[in-house]
Amino acid sequence: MFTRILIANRGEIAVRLIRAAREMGIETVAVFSQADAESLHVHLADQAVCIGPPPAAQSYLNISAIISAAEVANVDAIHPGYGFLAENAHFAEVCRDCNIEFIGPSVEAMNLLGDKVKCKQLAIKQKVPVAPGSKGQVEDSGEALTIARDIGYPVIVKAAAGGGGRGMRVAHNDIALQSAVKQAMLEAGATFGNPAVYLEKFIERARHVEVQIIGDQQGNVLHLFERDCTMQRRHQKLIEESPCPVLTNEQRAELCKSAVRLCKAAGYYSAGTVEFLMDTKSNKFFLMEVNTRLQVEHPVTEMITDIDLVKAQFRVAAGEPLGLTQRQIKRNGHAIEVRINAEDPANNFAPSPGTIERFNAPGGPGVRLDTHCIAGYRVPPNYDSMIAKMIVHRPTRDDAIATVRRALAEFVIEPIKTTIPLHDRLMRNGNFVRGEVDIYFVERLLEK
Ligand code: MV4
Repeated sequence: MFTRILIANRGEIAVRLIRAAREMGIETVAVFSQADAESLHVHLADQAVCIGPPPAAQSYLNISAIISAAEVANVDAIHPGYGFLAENAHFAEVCRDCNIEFIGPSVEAMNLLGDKVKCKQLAIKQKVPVAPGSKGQVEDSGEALTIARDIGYPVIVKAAAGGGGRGMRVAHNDIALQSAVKQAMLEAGATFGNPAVYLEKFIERARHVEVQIIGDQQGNVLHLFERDCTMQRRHQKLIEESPCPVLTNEQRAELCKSAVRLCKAAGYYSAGTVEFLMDTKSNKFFLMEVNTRLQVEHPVTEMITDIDLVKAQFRVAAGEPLGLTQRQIKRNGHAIEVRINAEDPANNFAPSPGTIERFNAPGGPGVRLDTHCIAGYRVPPNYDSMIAKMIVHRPTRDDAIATVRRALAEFVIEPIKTTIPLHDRLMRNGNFVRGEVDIYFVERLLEK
Protein backbone atom coordinates (compact mmCIF):
# COMPACT_ATOMS: atom_id res chain seq x y z
CA MET A 1 0.00 0.00 0.00
CA PHE A 2 1.01 3.62 -0.50
CA THR A 3 2.96 5.40 2.25
CA ARG A 4 2.01 8.94 1.28
CA ILE A 5 -0.41 10.46 -1.24
CA LEU A 6 -1.14 13.95 -2.48
CA ILE A 7 -4.73 15.21 -2.62
CA ALA A 8 -5.03 17.40 -5.72
CA ASN A 9 -8.32 18.99 -4.71
CA ARG A 10 -10.10 21.12 -2.12
CA GLY A 11 -13.39 21.33 -0.24
CA GLU A 12 -15.46 18.39 0.94
CA ILE A 13 -13.86 15.88 -1.42
CA ALA A 14 -10.35 16.67 -0.16
CA VAL A 15 -11.65 16.06 3.37
CA ARG A 16 -13.33 12.80 2.27
CA LEU A 17 -10.09 11.52 0.68
CA ILE A 18 -7.94 12.47 3.68
CA ARG A 19 -10.35 10.62 6.01
CA ALA A 20 -10.11 7.41 3.97
CA ALA A 21 -6.32 7.65 3.75
CA ARG A 22 -5.98 8.23 7.51
CA GLU A 23 -8.06 5.15 8.29
CA MET A 24 -5.79 3.11 6.02
CA GLY A 25 -2.58 4.45 7.59
CA ILE A 26 -1.65 6.44 4.48
CA GLU A 27 -0.08 9.86 5.05
CA THR A 28 -1.62 12.79 3.18
CA VAL A 29 -0.25 15.91 1.55
CA ALA A 30 -2.82 18.63 0.91
CA VAL A 31 -2.36 21.35 -1.67
CA PHE A 32 -4.16 24.66 -1.34
CA SER A 33 -4.56 28.00 -3.04
CA GLN A 34 -4.11 31.29 -1.22
CA ALA A 35 -7.92 31.43 -0.89
CA ASP A 36 -7.95 28.12 1.03
CA ALA A 37 -5.13 28.61 3.55
CA GLU A 38 -7.60 28.19 6.44
CA SER A 39 -9.64 25.39 4.90
CA LEU A 40 -10.36 22.14 6.75
CA HIS A 41 -8.44 19.94 4.30
CA VAL A 42 -5.27 21.92 5.06
CA HIS A 43 -5.71 21.27 8.79
CA LEU A 44 -6.60 17.58 8.46
CA ALA A 45 -3.74 16.58 6.17
CA ASP A 46 -0.32 15.60 7.54
CA GLN A 47 1.33 18.26 5.37
CA ALA A 48 0.05 21.10 3.21
CA VAL A 49 1.66 22.96 0.33
CA CYS A 50 0.49 26.27 -1.16
CA ILE A 51 0.33 25.90 -4.94
CA GLY A 52 -0.68 29.37 -6.04
CA PRO A 53 -3.12 32.28 -6.04
CA PRO A 54 -6.93 31.87 -5.81
CA PRO A 55 -7.83 31.39 -9.51
CA ALA A 56 -8.06 27.65 -10.21
CA ALA A 57 -6.04 28.00 -13.42
CA GLN A 58 -3.11 29.11 -11.27
CA SER A 59 -3.58 26.61 -8.43
CA TYR A 60 -5.80 23.48 -8.57
CA LEU A 61 -5.38 23.27 -12.36
CA ASN A 62 -1.68 24.13 -12.27
CA ILE A 63 -0.08 20.81 -13.23
CA SER A 64 3.53 21.90 -12.74
CA ALA A 65 2.83 23.35 -9.29
CA ILE A 66 1.03 20.17 -8.20
CA ILE A 67 3.70 17.85 -9.58
CA SER A 68 6.41 19.98 -7.89
CA ALA A 69 4.59 19.64 -4.56
CA ALA A 70 4.31 15.88 -5.13
CA GLU A 71 8.02 15.58 -5.92
CA VAL A 72 9.11 17.68 -2.92
CA ALA A 73 6.82 15.75 -0.54
CA ASN A 74 7.93 12.46 -2.11
CA VAL A 75 4.43 10.99 -2.51
CA ASP A 76 3.66 7.61 -4.10
CA ALA A 77 0.38 8.66 -5.65
CA ILE A 78 -2.03 11.53 -6.40
CA HIS A 79 -5.80 11.43 -6.01
CA PRO A 80 -7.43 14.12 -8.19
CA GLY A 81 -10.90 14.00 -6.57
CA TYR A 82 -13.59 15.23 -8.99
CA GLY A 83 -13.57 18.30 -11.23
CA PHE A 84 -10.25 20.14 -11.75
CA LEU A 85 -7.74 17.58 -13.16
CA ALA A 86 -9.75 14.40 -12.47
CA GLU A 87 -10.55 13.64 -16.13
CA ASN A 88 -7.45 15.20 -17.64
CA ALA A 89 -5.58 12.38 -19.43
CA HIS A 90 -2.57 14.65 -19.95
CA PHE A 91 -2.27 15.07 -16.17
CA ALA A 92 -2.52 11.30 -15.68
CA GLU A 93 0.23 10.91 -18.27
CA VAL A 94 2.49 13.44 -16.52
CA CYS A 95 1.97 11.53 -13.26
CA ARG A 96 2.95 8.28 -14.99
CA ASP A 97 6.06 9.91 -16.51
CA CYS A 98 7.05 11.13 -13.03
CA ASN A 99 6.57 7.68 -11.52
CA ILE A 100 3.66 8.86 -9.41
CA GLU A 101 0.56 6.65 -9.42
CA PHE A 102 -2.54 8.50 -10.67
CA ILE A 103 -5.44 7.23 -8.55
CA GLY A 104 -7.89 6.66 -11.37
CA PRO A 105 -8.09 4.67 -14.60
CA SER A 106 -5.30 4.27 -17.16
CA VAL A 107 -4.39 7.09 -19.54
CA GLU A 108 -5.62 4.87 -22.39
CA ALA A 109 -9.06 4.30 -20.83
CA MET A 110 -9.39 8.04 -20.12
CA ASN A 111 -8.55 8.91 -23.73
CA LEU A 112 -10.85 6.24 -25.15
CA LEU A 113 -13.92 6.98 -23.00
CA GLY A 114 -13.28 10.74 -22.90
CA ASP A 115 -13.91 10.78 -26.66
CA LYS A 116 -17.70 10.38 -26.82
CA VAL A 117 -17.59 9.19 -30.45
CA LYS A 118 -15.07 6.44 -29.66
CA CYS A 119 -17.00 5.58 -26.50
CA LYS A 120 -20.27 5.25 -28.43
CA GLN A 121 -18.62 3.09 -31.11
CA LEU A 122 -17.26 0.78 -28.42
CA ALA A 123 -20.73 0.66 -26.85
CA ILE A 124 -22.33 -0.36 -30.15
CA LYS A 125 -19.74 -3.14 -30.52
CA GLN A 126 -20.53 -4.34 -27.00
CA LYS A 127 -24.30 -4.23 -27.60
CA VAL A 128 -24.78 -1.49 -25.02
CA PRO A 129 -27.95 0.43 -26.00
CA VAL A 130 -27.30 3.82 -27.60
CA ALA A 131 -29.64 6.46 -29.06
CA PRO A 132 -30.24 6.26 -32.82
CA GLY A 133 -27.90 8.59 -34.71
CA SER A 134 -24.67 8.90 -36.64
CA LYS A 135 -22.38 5.85 -36.73
CA GLY A 136 -19.46 8.03 -35.72
CA GLN A 137 -18.36 11.58 -36.26
CA VAL A 138 -20.50 13.75 -38.58
CA GLU A 139 -18.27 15.37 -41.23
CA ASP A 140 -20.56 18.19 -42.41
CA SER A 141 -24.13 19.52 -42.27
CA GLY A 142 -25.05 17.60 -45.45
CA GLU A 143 -24.33 14.30 -43.74
CA ALA A 144 -26.24 15.50 -40.67
CA LEU A 145 -29.33 16.28 -42.78
CA THR A 146 -29.34 12.79 -44.31
CA ILE A 147 -29.17 11.17 -40.86
CA ALA A 148 -31.79 13.51 -39.37
CA ARG A 149 -34.27 12.70 -42.14
CA ASP A 150 -33.69 9.03 -41.41
CA ILE A 151 -34.07 9.12 -37.60
CA GLY A 152 -36.52 12.06 -37.50
CA TYR A 153 -36.50 15.34 -35.57
CA PRO A 154 -35.76 16.54 -32.98
CA VAL A 155 -32.05 15.67 -33.02
CA ILE A 156 -29.16 16.67 -30.78
CA VAL A 157 -25.67 17.62 -31.97
CA LYS A 158 -22.97 16.73 -29.43
CA ALA A 159 -19.23 17.42 -29.31
CA ALA A 160 -17.01 14.32 -29.20
CA ALA A 161 -14.86 16.10 -26.61
CA GLY A 162 -17.84 17.57 -24.74
CA GLY A 163 -19.75 16.07 -21.85
CA GLY A 164 -21.64 17.19 -18.79
CA GLY A 165 -23.87 19.27 -21.05
CA ARG A 166 -21.09 21.28 -22.71
CA GLY A 167 -21.09 21.58 -26.50
CA MET A 168 -24.65 20.35 -27.24
CA ARG A 169 -27.36 21.75 -29.53
CA VAL A 170 -30.91 20.60 -30.22
CA ALA A 171 -32.41 21.04 -33.71
CA HIS A 172 -36.06 20.65 -34.77
CA ASN A 173 -35.71 21.10 -38.54
CA ASP A 174 -33.27 21.12 -41.47
CA ILE A 175 -32.49 24.85 -41.31
CA ALA A 176 -31.78 24.78 -37.58
CA LEU A 177 -29.71 21.60 -37.93
CA GLN A 178 -27.41 23.09 -40.57
CA SER A 179 -26.47 26.02 -38.34
CA ALA A 180 -26.35 23.78 -35.23
CA VAL A 181 -23.73 21.55 -36.86
CA LYS A 182 -21.62 24.48 -38.05
CA GLN A 183 -21.87 26.26 -34.69
CA ALA A 184 -21.17 23.10 -32.70
CA MET A 185 -18.06 22.30 -34.77
CA LEU A 186 -16.68 25.83 -34.40
CA GLU A 187 -17.41 25.90 -30.69
CA ALA A 188 -15.98 22.42 -30.07
CA GLY A 189 -12.80 23.32 -31.98
CA ALA A 190 -12.38 26.51 -29.96
CA THR A 191 -13.27 25.08 -26.51
CA PHE A 192 -11.89 21.56 -26.65
CA GLY A 193 -9.37 21.71 -29.50
CA ASN A 194 -11.37 18.94 -31.22
CA PRO A 195 -14.11 19.99 -33.68
CA ALA A 196 -15.60 16.48 -34.02
CA VAL A 197 -19.37 16.29 -33.46
CA TYR A 198 -21.96 13.51 -33.68
CA LEU A 199 -25.70 13.32 -34.02
CA GLU A 200 -28.41 11.60 -31.98
CA LYS A 201 -32.16 11.45 -31.79
CA PHE A 202 -33.13 13.90 -29.04
CA ILE A 203 -34.91 12.10 -26.20
CA GLU A 204 -37.55 14.57 -25.06
CA ARG A 205 -38.68 13.13 -21.73
CA ALA A 206 -35.90 11.40 -19.90
CA ARG A 207 -34.49 10.43 -16.56
CA HIS A 208 -30.78 10.35 -15.79
CA VAL A 209 -29.76 6.95 -14.44
CA GLU A 210 -26.10 6.03 -13.98
CA VAL A 211 -24.26 2.87 -12.96
CA GLN A 212 -21.33 2.88 -10.52
CA ILE A 213 -18.43 0.69 -11.62
CA ILE A 214 -15.28 -0.41 -9.86
CA GLY A 215 -12.48 -2.29 -11.62
CA ASP A 216 -9.04 -3.59 -10.69
CA GLN A 217 -5.79 -3.87 -12.65
CA GLN A 218 -6.31 -7.64 -12.94
CA GLY A 219 -9.26 -7.05 -15.30
CA ASN A 220 -12.14 -7.55 -12.84
CA VAL A 221 -15.01 -5.08 -13.28
CA LEU A 222 -17.99 -5.02 -10.92
CA HIS A 223 -21.03 -2.75 -10.72
CA LEU A 224 -22.40 -1.22 -7.52
CA PHE A 225 -25.91 -0.68 -8.87
CA GLU A 226 -27.39 2.56 -10.11
CA ARG A 227 -28.07 6.11 -9.01
CA ASP A 228 -30.93 8.27 -10.22
CA CYS A 229 -29.75 11.86 -10.84
CA THR A 230 -32.82 13.18 -12.63
CA MET A 231 -33.28 16.09 -10.21
CA GLN A 232 -30.97 18.67 -11.76
CA ARG A 233 -30.95 22.26 -12.89
CA ARG A 234 -28.77 23.54 -15.73
CA HIS A 235 -26.59 20.43 -15.69
CA GLN A 236 -25.99 20.80 -11.95
CA LYS A 237 -27.31 17.83 -10.04
CA LEU A 238 -29.38 18.76 -7.01
CA ILE A 239 -30.53 15.41 -5.60
CA GLU A 240 -29.21 11.90 -6.24
CA GLU A 241 -30.65 8.65 -4.96
CA SER A 242 -30.32 4.91 -5.12
CA PRO A 243 -32.09 2.76 -6.06
CA CYS A 244 -33.75 4.53 -9.01
CA PRO A 245 -37.42 4.71 -7.92
CA VAL A 246 -38.86 3.64 -11.27
CA LEU A 247 -36.56 0.78 -12.30
CA THR A 248 -37.68 -2.85 -12.38
CA ASN A 249 -35.22 -5.47 -11.18
CA GLU A 250 -34.99 -6.76 -14.75
CA GLN A 251 -34.13 -3.32 -16.12
CA ARG A 252 -31.62 -2.83 -13.31
CA ALA A 253 -29.84 -6.10 -14.10
CA GLU A 254 -29.76 -5.27 -17.82
CA LEU A 255 -28.42 -1.76 -17.24
CA CYS A 256 -25.74 -2.83 -14.78
CA LYS A 257 -24.60 -5.70 -17.01
CA SER A 258 -24.21 -3.43 -20.03
CA ALA A 259 -22.20 -0.93 -17.98
CA VAL A 260 -19.85 -3.71 -16.88
CA ARG A 261 -19.46 -4.95 -20.49
CA LEU A 262 -18.52 -1.48 -21.70
CA CYS A 263 -15.96 -0.90 -18.96
CA LYS A 264 -14.43 -4.36 -19.37
CA ALA A 265 -14.03 -3.72 -23.11
CA ALA A 266 -12.30 -0.41 -22.29
CA GLY A 267 -9.81 -2.09 -19.94
CA TYR A 268 -11.22 0.06 -17.15
CA TYR A 269 -9.97 0.05 -13.57
CA SER A 270 -10.68 2.31 -10.56
CA ALA A 271 -14.10 3.90 -9.93
CA GLY A 272 -16.14 5.01 -12.92
CA THR A 273 -19.70 5.86 -13.85
CA VAL A 274 -21.66 4.88 -16.93
CA GLU A 275 -24.43 7.43 -17.54
CA PHE A 276 -27.67 6.53 -19.28
CA LEU A 277 -30.78 8.37 -20.36
CA MET A 278 -34.02 6.55 -19.65
CA ASP A 279 -36.72 7.53 -22.14
CA THR A 280 -39.81 7.80 -19.94
CA LYS A 281 -42.15 7.26 -22.92
CA SER A 282 -40.63 4.00 -24.17
CA ASN A 283 -38.90 2.96 -20.92
CA LYS A 284 -35.75 2.32 -23.00
CA PHE A 285 -32.16 3.13 -22.01
CA PHE A 286 -29.46 4.88 -24.01
CA LEU A 287 -25.80 5.40 -23.13
CA MET A 288 -24.85 9.05 -22.61
CA GLU A 289 -21.23 8.98 -21.51
CA VAL A 290 -18.71 7.47 -19.11
CA ASN A 291 -17.24 9.56 -16.32
CA THR A 292 -13.72 8.34 -15.59
CA ARG A 293 -13.61 9.66 -12.04
CA LEU A 294 -15.05 9.36 -8.56
CA GLN A 295 -18.28 11.34 -8.63
CA VAL A 296 -19.75 13.88 -6.24
CA GLU A 297 -22.67 11.53 -5.54
CA HIS A 298 -20.55 8.42 -4.75
CA PRO A 299 -21.72 8.39 -1.08
CA VAL A 300 -25.21 7.33 -2.18
CA THR A 301 -23.70 4.11 -3.51
CA GLU A 302 -21.47 3.69 -0.45
CA MET A 303 -24.50 3.81 1.82
CA ILE A 304 -26.56 1.21 -0.03
CA THR A 305 -23.65 -1.22 -0.71
CA ASP A 306 -21.55 -0.59 2.43
CA ILE A 307 -18.47 -0.38 0.18
CA ASP A 308 -16.00 2.49 0.65
CA LEU A 309 -15.28 3.59 -2.92
CA VAL A 310 -12.30 5.75 -1.99
CA LYS A 311 -10.57 2.96 -0.10
CA ALA A 312 -11.30 0.64 -3.03
CA GLN A 313 -9.67 3.19 -5.35
CA PHE A 314 -6.55 3.32 -3.14
CA ARG A 315 -6.26 -0.48 -3.12
CA VAL A 316 -6.82 -0.89 -6.82
CA ALA A 317 -4.35 1.91 -7.66
CA ALA A 318 -1.74 0.15 -5.54
CA GLY A 319 -2.28 -2.99 -7.65
CA GLU A 320 -4.40 -5.00 -5.24
CA PRO A 321 -7.23 -7.08 -6.69
CA LEU A 322 -10.80 -6.20 -5.67
CA GLY A 323 -11.16 -9.58 -3.99
CA LEU A 324 -14.93 -9.45 -4.42
CA THR A 325 -17.42 -11.16 -6.67
CA GLN A 326 -20.51 -9.52 -8.11
CA ARG A 327 -22.75 -11.72 -5.98
CA GLN A 328 -21.10 -10.46 -2.79
CA ILE A 329 -22.25 -6.93 -3.57
CA LYS A 330 -25.67 -6.47 -2.02
CA ARG A 331 -28.02 -3.54 -2.08
CA ASN A 332 -29.59 -2.40 1.17
CA GLY A 333 -32.26 0.27 1.75
CA HIS A 334 -32.57 3.64 0.09
CA ALA A 335 -30.07 6.53 0.06
CA ILE A 336 -30.68 10.16 -0.93
CA GLU A 337 -28.05 12.88 -1.26
CA VAL A 338 -28.88 16.57 -1.36
CA ARG A 339 -26.22 19.01 -2.51
CA ILE A 340 -26.03 22.18 -0.42
CA ASN A 341 -24.68 25.09 -2.45
CA ALA A 342 -23.77 28.60 -1.35
CA GLU A 343 -26.30 30.07 -3.76
CA ASP A 344 -29.55 31.99 -3.39
CA PRO A 345 -32.39 29.94 -4.89
CA ALA A 346 -34.72 32.95 -4.42
CA ASN A 347 -32.43 35.10 -6.58
CA ASN A 348 -31.76 32.93 -9.64
CA PHE A 349 -29.10 30.91 -7.76
CA ALA A 350 -26.74 33.87 -7.44
CA PRO A 351 -23.50 32.80 -5.73
CA SER A 352 -23.48 33.63 -2.03
CA PRO A 353 -19.90 33.44 -0.79
CA GLY A 354 -18.82 34.87 2.57
CA THR A 355 -18.19 33.93 6.16
CA ILE A 356 -20.37 31.29 7.80
CA GLU A 357 -21.09 32.60 11.28
CA ARG A 358 -23.49 29.89 12.47
CA PHE A 359 -23.15 26.28 11.33
CA ASN A 360 -25.38 23.69 12.99
CA ALA A 361 -24.82 20.33 11.33
CA PRO A 362 -27.70 17.85 11.21
CA GLY A 363 -27.14 14.42 12.71
CA GLY A 364 -28.94 11.52 14.28
CA PRO A 365 -29.95 8.16 12.81
CA GLY A 366 -29.39 7.73 9.09
CA VAL A 367 -27.63 11.05 8.42
CA ARG A 368 -24.14 11.48 6.92
CA LEU A 369 -22.69 14.94 6.27
CA ASP A 370 -19.72 15.37 3.93
CA THR A 371 -18.48 18.94 4.24
CA HIS A 372 -15.43 21.11 4.84
CA CYS A 373 -17.50 23.84 6.50
CA ILE A 374 -17.37 24.88 10.13
CA ALA A 375 -18.50 28.04 11.96
CA GLY A 376 -16.11 30.86 11.08
CA TYR A 377 -15.21 29.39 7.67
CA ARG A 378 -15.23 31.85 4.77
CA VAL A 379 -16.60 30.44 1.51
CA PRO A 380 -14.31 31.86 -1.18
CA PRO A 381 -15.91 33.23 -4.37
CA ASN A 382 -13.40 31.48 -6.65
CA TYR A 383 -14.68 27.91 -6.86
CA ASP A 384 -17.73 25.69 -7.26
CA SER A 385 -20.44 26.72 -4.83
CA MET A 386 -21.10 23.29 -3.32
CA ILE A 387 -20.34 23.47 0.41
CA ALA A 388 -21.90 20.28 1.79
CA LYS A 389 -23.55 17.01 0.85
CA MET A 390 -26.13 15.57 3.15
CA ILE A 391 -26.67 11.86 2.60
CA VAL A 392 -29.49 9.96 4.23
CA HIS A 393 -29.76 6.15 4.40
CA ARG A 394 -33.01 4.52 5.42
CA PRO A 395 -34.85 1.23 4.81
CA THR A 396 -37.32 2.70 2.31
CA ARG A 397 -37.57 5.75 0.04
CA ASP A 398 -40.44 7.22 2.06
CA ASP A 399 -38.40 6.88 5.26
CA ALA A 400 -35.41 8.48 3.52
CA ILE A 401 -37.48 11.46 2.35
CA ALA A 402 -38.83 11.92 5.90
CA THR A 403 -35.30 11.85 7.30
CA VAL A 404 -34.02 14.34 4.68
CA ARG A 405 -36.83 16.70 5.66
CA ARG A 406 -36.14 16.29 9.37
CA ALA A 407 -32.38 16.80 8.89
CA LEU A 408 -32.82 19.82 6.59
CA ALA A 409 -34.91 21.44 9.32
CA GLU A 410 -32.00 20.99 11.76
CA PHE A 411 -29.42 22.33 9.34
CA VAL A 412 -28.45 25.97 10.03
CA ILE A 413 -25.96 27.82 7.83
CA GLU A 414 -25.99 31.60 8.44
CA PRO A 415 -25.82 34.30 7.17
CA ILE A 416 -24.93 33.15 3.63
CA LYS A 417 -27.74 31.94 1.37
CA THR A 418 -27.92 28.22 0.58
CA THR A 419 -30.03 25.75 -1.38
CA ILE A 420 -31.48 24.26 1.85
CA PRO A 421 -34.91 25.95 1.35
CA LEU A 422 -35.09 24.64 -2.23
CA HIS A 423 -34.39 21.09 -1.04
CA ASP A 424 -37.11 21.39 1.59
CA ARG A 425 -39.53 22.42 -1.15
CA LEU A 426 -38.48 19.59 -3.47
CA MET A 427 -38.78 16.97 -0.70
CA ARG A 428 -42.43 18.03 -0.23
CA ASN A 429 -43.19 18.06 -3.97
CA GLY A 430 -45.79 15.46 -4.92
CA ASN A 431 -44.18 14.70 -8.28
CA PHE A 432 -40.80 14.06 -6.67
CA VAL A 433 -42.34 11.95 -3.91
CA ARG A 434 -44.21 9.84 -6.51
CA GLY A 435 -41.13 9.56 -8.74
CA GLU A 436 -42.86 11.41 -11.56
CA VAL A 437 -40.04 13.65 -12.78
CA ASP A 438 -37.75 14.10 -15.77
CA ILE A 439 -34.48 15.97 -16.30
CA TYR A 440 -36.28 19.28 -16.93
CA PHE A 441 -38.65 18.98 -13.96
CA VAL A 442 -36.85 21.43 -11.64
CA GLU A 443 -36.39 24.00 -14.41
CA ARG A 444 -40.11 23.86 -15.24
CA LEU A 445 -41.06 24.07 -11.55
CA LEU A 446 -38.90 27.16 -10.99
CA GLU A 447 -40.19 28.89 -14.12
CA LYS A 448 -43.71 29.02 -12.70
C1 MV4 B 1 -29.15 13.83 -24.51
C2 MV4 B 1 -30.41 14.36 -24.18
C3 MV4 B 1 -31.48 14.00 -24.95
N1 MV4 B 1 -31.32 13.14 -25.99
N2 MV4 B 1 -29.02 12.99 -25.53
C4 MV4 B 1 -26.69 16.25 -21.15
C5 MV4 B 1 -25.35 15.97 -20.61
C6 MV4 B 1 -24.70 15.02 -21.52
N3 MV4 B 1 -24.17 13.93 -20.76
C7 MV4 B 1 -25.77 14.55 -22.44
N4 MV4 B 1 -26.96 15.26 -22.12
C8 MV4 B 1 -28.13 15.00 -22.75
N5 MV4 B 1 -28.05 14.13 -23.80
C9 MV4 B 1 -30.09 12.67 -26.26
N6 MV4 B 1 -29.95 11.83 -27.30
C10 MV4 B 1 -30.50 15.26 -23.11
C11 MV4 B 1 -29.36 15.58 -22.39
C12 MV4 B 1 -29.57 16.49 -21.28
C13 MV4 B 1 -29.48 16.07 -19.96
C14 MV4 B 1 -29.14 14.78 -19.61
C15 MV4 B 1 -29.03 14.39 -18.29
C16 MV4 B 1 -29.32 15.30 -17.27
C17 MV4 B 1 -29.67 16.56 -17.60
C18 MV4 B 1 -29.76 16.98 -18.92
C19 MV4 B 1 -30.13 18.29 -19.23
C20 MV4 B 1 -30.20 18.68 -20.52
C21 MV4 B 1 -29.92 17.79 -21.56
